Amino acid sequence: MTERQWRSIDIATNEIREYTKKAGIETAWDRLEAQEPQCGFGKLGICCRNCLMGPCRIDPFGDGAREGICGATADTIVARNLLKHICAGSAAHSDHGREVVHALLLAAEGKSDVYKIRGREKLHALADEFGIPRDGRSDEAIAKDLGALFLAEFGRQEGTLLNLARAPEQQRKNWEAVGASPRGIDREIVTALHSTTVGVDNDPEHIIMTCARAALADGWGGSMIASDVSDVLFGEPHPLRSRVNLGVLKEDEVNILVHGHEPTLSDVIVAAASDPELLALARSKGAKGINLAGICCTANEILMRHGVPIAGNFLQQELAVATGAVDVMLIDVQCVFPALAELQNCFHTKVVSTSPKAKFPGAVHIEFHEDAAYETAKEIIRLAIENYPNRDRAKVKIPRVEEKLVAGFTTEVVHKILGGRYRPSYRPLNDGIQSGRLRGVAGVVGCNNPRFPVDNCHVELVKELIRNDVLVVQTGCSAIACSKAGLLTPEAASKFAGKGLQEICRAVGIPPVLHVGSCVDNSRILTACAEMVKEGGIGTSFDKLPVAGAAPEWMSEKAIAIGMYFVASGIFVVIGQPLPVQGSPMVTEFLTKTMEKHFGATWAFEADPIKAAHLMIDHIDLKRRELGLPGPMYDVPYAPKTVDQESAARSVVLEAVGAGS
Ligand code: NFS
Ligand code: SF4
Repeated sequence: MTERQWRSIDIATNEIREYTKKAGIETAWDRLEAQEPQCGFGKLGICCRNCLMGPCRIDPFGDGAREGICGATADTIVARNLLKHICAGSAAHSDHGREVVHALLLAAEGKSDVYKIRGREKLHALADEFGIPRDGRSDEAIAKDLGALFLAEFGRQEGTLLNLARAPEQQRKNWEAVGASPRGIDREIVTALHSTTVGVDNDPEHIIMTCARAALADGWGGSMIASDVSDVLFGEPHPLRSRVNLGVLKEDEVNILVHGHEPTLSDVIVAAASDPELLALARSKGAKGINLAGICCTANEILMRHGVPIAGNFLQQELAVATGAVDVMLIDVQCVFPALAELQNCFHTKVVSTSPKAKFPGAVHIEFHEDAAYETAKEIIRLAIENYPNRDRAKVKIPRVEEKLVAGFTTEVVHKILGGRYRPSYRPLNDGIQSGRLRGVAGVVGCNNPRFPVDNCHVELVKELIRNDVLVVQTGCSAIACSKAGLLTPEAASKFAGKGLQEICRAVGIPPVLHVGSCVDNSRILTACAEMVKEGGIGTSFDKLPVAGAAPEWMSEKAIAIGMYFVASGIFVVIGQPLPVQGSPMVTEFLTKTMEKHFGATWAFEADPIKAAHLMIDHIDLKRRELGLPGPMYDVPYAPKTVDQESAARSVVLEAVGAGS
């Protein structure tokens, strides 16, 4: 892989990547190179290992096998593979949701040494929403009922998910009409997996409908429950300032990185890191303090609620260890490279796995159980402190790169900041859209992928959107990417946003790009859209709204589930590299065109971030016209600024995904 292909707009990433290259320390980019050329059958989605008559693969050129041994066509195989991905992605988010509900029940029953109900307002709002009596009852009693109600959503056998009531009526009718209303969360995943086994569902269109239902069970079920219950348990986020990038690591303090996803772990680590006993121990080892920072989505969880700085996103996990300054990297589940266990041998870092679900050969395993959470957290921090003196000073290379950011926006926060404390409302947002001052709203989310230079697509796409007066909401690694580029500060409005968006940001004091949390918090984007519909004037269901979504550097099965629940909810989604479906023109056509008929939205594949931004803007403009809204208040020249570096980065992206000329 050439330097041109991996070089990022993030200088901290480049600095450590150069160092690892020179030092012969293997990272994802080197392993990608060893994989190249990657399997074309896999990319096109036309290999099947669903039974052991196979594996079978379809010849994409039509000269060889046109069917698997059982007779499955490329269309069936492609659709089935997509459904398996979606099941895995939905399962990941939903299982995370279930863990948080378990922790809520422990808190409610007084069985935890640390979990408490910190989001009282949210608890009461949810109780009212779901008809749980509050009069004369303790928060714990209410939380117990709420926990039981949410837990039952996973195994629900009759009826559909309760959260669907949050969707606009028209939306629910649309789902009903195509049989996509999800029932129990676990049930949808199990039923969908059943249908992918040999000789069950072979109708590709029908399989895609199952994809939609399984994904909706994630977005409106598992993920939404994860976000809501996390707010009850760990407190509702509020806007706060913090810092981001590898420069947040400290040379003279014990550095602990939390990496993974479940706030049940990371939130407790935050509490334990300020334990006086541990701080004294750290000082006795010569460290000035304990410095906690995060990687990936668990970082977003503790950023949103505590302002803990973020060290990096998905592709920076190895680079963080390679700074030589990490004493413990704590991991739980999802998006964790198994390579970390090997990489720690080059440094003094100890990788500590904690989840009973995820073990990593070579890592220290200290199993985390919610009922003894605080003690386990202390044990892990103690290990980091004991490891601090082992740091090899000669190997410590912390890039002096960090950026400021503002995070902590939620559906409720947007309510309050827009309408003011005494009259919370989405009216000003809808007014902004109706007048054309704001063109629309876009969600930009998802991963990094070594097939793209780290962060480039996220940042270019988001810059182009805000330049065109589109307000951007972000989660996950995409939010981290743009915060590293300085887009998540109120000052970014005057630097990068169009005139209309600037006026809104200045009036309300917000950045042009709002950080709404981790990947499960994409569900907040759904509830925010529901609020916009409820406020009125810009459409009666999501497919009428001038909004769009994107995942420019996606790689994970979870990203497919997220994309699918957005599309199935009526929101147009553009992703960087294509879904692995192009071995079936029929399935590709169904996803990128026919879905419109059933759900009011489609997928689009576009690797060039500027073109992707304009697909979204064109969609937003189309929706504006359909609603009879005026055009944008301020003209923005269509052509993006022709900064050489930007266009160079774009051509590299196209090369990297094999779309360049
Ligand atoms: Ni979501 Fe991608 Fe992972 Fe978070 Fe980052 S890689 S799909 S953004 S950390 S889950
Ligand atoms: Fe081959 Fe059919 Fe078995 Fe898949 S399910 S491996 S296509 S025989």
